[in-house]
Amino acid sequence: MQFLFLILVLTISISEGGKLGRLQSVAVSGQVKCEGKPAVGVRVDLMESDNNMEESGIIDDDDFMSYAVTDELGNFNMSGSEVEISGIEPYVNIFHKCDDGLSPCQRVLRINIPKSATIWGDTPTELFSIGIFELAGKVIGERRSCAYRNLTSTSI
Ligand SMILES: *[C@@H]1O[C@H](CO)[C@@H](O)[C@H](O)[C@H]1NC(C)=O
Ligand SMILES: *[C@@H]1O[C@H](CO)[C@@H](O)[C@H](O)[C@H]1NC(C)=O
Ligand SMILES: [Ca+2]
Ligand SMILES: [Ca+2]
Repeated sequence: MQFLFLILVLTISISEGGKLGRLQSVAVSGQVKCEGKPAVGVRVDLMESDNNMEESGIIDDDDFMSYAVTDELGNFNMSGSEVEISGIEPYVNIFHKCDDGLSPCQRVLRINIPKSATIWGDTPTELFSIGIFELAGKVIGERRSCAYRNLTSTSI
């Protein structure tokens, strides 16, 4: 019994930041467009959802893993990792001003990444593509954010 416990403790080791769990990672790519044209200079954050009851029933803020800024074709790619006991639940937040008029701050489009695209360890073996997204249309329940309002060329 003690031996089993020891194995458990060794397997679920405490990693950087004192977080309990195992390191997992994911790599994502995609392309964003605004009314058919490449959406250039758009900030895309790679996040890890923690808004669930999986870990000791505690709901905390989602973890920021990485970010990218779209190139002249509207393409982005990035990888990120996070320590967690259960599987990580990655998603991207795309902050943009497409079809947003003079409204303050930015629209946020959230796209969930399937768990099947995540891997144990710090080196993703596949680049998961979210495909091509048209940012113009409104998504039901879409949020707004002022976090990066000065950052992107399309945010003016
Ligand atoms: C990923 O993005 C970088 C620029 O940030 C680019 O140079 C590279 O070609 C991209 N790789 C893929 C596989 O899309
Ligand atoms: C954004 O730009 C405005 C106007 O130029 C400035 O007042 C504000 O401090 C900037 N905010 C950030 C977070 O840089
Ligand atoms: Ca987490
Ligand atoms: Ca999580």
